[in-house]
Amino acid sequence: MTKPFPNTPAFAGYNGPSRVEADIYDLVVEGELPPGLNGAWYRMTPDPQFPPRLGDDVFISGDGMISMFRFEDGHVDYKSRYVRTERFLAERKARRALFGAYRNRFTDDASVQGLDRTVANTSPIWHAGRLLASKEDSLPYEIDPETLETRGRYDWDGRLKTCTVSAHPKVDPVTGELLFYGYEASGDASRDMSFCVADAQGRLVSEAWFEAPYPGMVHDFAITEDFVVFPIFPTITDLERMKAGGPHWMSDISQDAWIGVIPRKTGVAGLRWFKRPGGQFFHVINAFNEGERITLDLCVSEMNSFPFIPDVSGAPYDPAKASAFPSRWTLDLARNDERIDERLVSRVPGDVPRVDDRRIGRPYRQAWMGMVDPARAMRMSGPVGGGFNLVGRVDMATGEVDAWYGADDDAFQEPQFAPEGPGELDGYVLSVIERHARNLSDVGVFRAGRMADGPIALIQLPLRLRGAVHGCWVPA
Ligand code: V55
Ligand code: FE
Repeated sequence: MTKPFPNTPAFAGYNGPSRVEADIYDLVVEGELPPGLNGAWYRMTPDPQFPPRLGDDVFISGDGMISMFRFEDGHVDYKSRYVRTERFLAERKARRALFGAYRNRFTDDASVQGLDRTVANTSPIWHAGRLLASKEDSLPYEIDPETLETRGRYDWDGRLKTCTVSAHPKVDPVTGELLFYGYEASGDASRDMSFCVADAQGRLVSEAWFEAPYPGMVHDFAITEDFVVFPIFPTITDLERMKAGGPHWMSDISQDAWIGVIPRKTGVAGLRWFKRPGGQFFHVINAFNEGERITLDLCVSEMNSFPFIPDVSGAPYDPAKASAFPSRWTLDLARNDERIDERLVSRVPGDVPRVDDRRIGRPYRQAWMGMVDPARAMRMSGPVGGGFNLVGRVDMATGEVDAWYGADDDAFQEPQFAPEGPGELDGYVLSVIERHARNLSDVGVFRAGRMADGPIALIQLPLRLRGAVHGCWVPA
């Protein structure tokens, strides 16, 4: 039998493992679902199959659970399945956890050495009719988009050389190409980075490697019409520390953050670096270029937002310094320097940003994200500790915020924009609303341009949906 999970932040309260693979037909909806909202919303959630091998673990080590809300003519069905990774299957067979600490293979049971450690729990990727479940530490797994069954590890017809693929590839909305990359591309703690392109049909057309200034976490990147942009912040790994059983990551904000820019035409031969002191980051909001001038929008914090990534100085986790703020950075390739011009867009902390997918890499204005009002009640969930107590929109041109608070017992997961019409505000935003008092979840359906009005429809789940990391919308 499976023993109780530990009573620690990654496993207690709303973070309690669910382990439920569900099929729910025609969910209960309060209000009216927009009849034009037709498509599938895929989401990935860490959801540990077994209690941790080492007594405790971090939230983002949980086995990948992929879920789907399928919207059709005013109805919505729900389905969720574990991703059958090599790791999941080995542990299922043993009926217990065999893998140890997050991204530290030196803490694993000897029986699983050489097996793929990934839990594929971070992002669903939709490209060329294929659905992939990815985490940045390995290759993704291909998933059947209807049944959510796992088809196996996906390596682009065996042609990919990089050992890792990030969970934040980008589909160019004009060319249909998938632009993606891996860091620690030749193995743990390597500085190697891969930059790969698959054409609109999903065929790998290029893979080129370059070196990062240090082996840092490169959780997300940006594309523009003419460039790709790699933000490398000082969350740094070290092989000797890992061998000693220590954490994969430590944050060292005394080091510079480096922004690598590669022209899409010339590839890695044209790599150029920009620099600024310290700071931390997880997510790009969007980016675009006007000639040689790149606008890079991203959520930037002072300290690492994850409490489990310690600061090398010993500085304790400080929620204020760990809060990320939507920021607009300008990189000018016409200038012959490494300078970045920085502007704070909004003073409301926010992360897990989403934009209209049709505007990725192109001029845009609107972003939706989870936000925090530090003066109001905060519910504990997800990897960061404090959940988002607002879900809202930021106008990146003016900094205007249009956000909804809900109630003191609510928290929000990553919003998803679903377009209906050509305009940037024409459409809906979906967000899981965690009802902490009832230990259940709803999905709020908002008008994209009227977030502060609250949801126009509430999809009710008879389940608690553990904090998802990322999602994607696939129109019908
Ligand atoms: C993140 C999430 C991860 C991970 C590394 O959101 C970074 C950031 C869910 O897993 O492995
Ligand atoms: Fe992410």
